[in-house]
Amino acid sequence: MNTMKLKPNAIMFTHNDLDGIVCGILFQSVIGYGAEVNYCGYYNVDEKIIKVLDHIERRTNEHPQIIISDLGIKPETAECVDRYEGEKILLDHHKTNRWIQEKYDCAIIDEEASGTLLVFDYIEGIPDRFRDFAIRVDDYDRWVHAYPDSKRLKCLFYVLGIERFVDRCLNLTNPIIFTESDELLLELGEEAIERYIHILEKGIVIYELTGDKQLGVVFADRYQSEAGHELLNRLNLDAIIMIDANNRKISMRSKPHTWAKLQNVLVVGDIKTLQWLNLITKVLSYSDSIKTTKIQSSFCVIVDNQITLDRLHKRFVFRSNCKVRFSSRRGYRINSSNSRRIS
Ligand SMILES: [Mn+2]
Repeated sequence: MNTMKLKPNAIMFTHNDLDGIVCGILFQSVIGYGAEVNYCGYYNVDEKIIKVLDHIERRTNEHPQIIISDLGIKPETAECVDRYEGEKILLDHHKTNRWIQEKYDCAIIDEEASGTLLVFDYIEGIPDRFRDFAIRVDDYDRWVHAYPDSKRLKCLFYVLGIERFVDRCLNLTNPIIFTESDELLLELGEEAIERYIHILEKGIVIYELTGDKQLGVVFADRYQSEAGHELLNRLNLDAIIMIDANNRKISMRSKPHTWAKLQNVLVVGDIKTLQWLNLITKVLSYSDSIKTTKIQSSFCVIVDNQITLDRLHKRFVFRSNCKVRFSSRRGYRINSSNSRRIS
């Protein structure tokens, strides 16, 4: 795959996390702050791409370049992108998106690099002064931790939010050098994260699973990466599930490859819609750590029964268009005497 030389009207779709945002920063460092960057989550990326492509087709004869970074897309969306007559490239590193590369020439899925590093490598003209910045973001995103500063960069991103962080990084010669005001913000940010982790430690419920595995379940609506990994270590867990009840999202973190071993563990709730089933299939197919999926309810139970899982899975496949309700909970084995609260 060749590199891409950007034209001024290129359009980027990128993930709304640190890795994705920095893809956008690198992109704008080439063609300017006014360049169109769409920050997306997995829940709306397909919708956004389709809308923009549709608009382009109707409105103009021009075909701006399309760059999709640090995100996967649905098969229907991939079809549309493939049909799009302009130049396009999809740069991602998530294992679950490998199929896109297998099917389409415009996609590069490289698990050995973050989205940011792929953008740095495949987009021409990114100033070399951003190289170390890209390496730090890669270090954080892939949880390598060779550089202590990469964690601080993420903390600063938390404190500043997307727009201020983008402004800051584009305006500095070297975004990995922290200014005096950055240092103060970092101090406040790090304290806030630590306080939050402490609160989670009090609320977490730990389930003992077969094979002496420990699974923590906790309500958490922010700092999921930091809190997740910190709690895995502090409490010596194998995996942790963090439920963001207000945003209806669930995040999972685990020690490397633990999800594969925990295949017969599943988090389900009041299963009423398809989205829950998406969650199920995702839990089943993910074997590594970082995932986020929308859920419909803040209620959570744990299933450790493979037959139930198979049954759920089949229903998903065969009844994907209708509301799904699991009438019986007999298959669910959750034994509250096996759970313990810390504090
Ligand atoms: Mn990423």
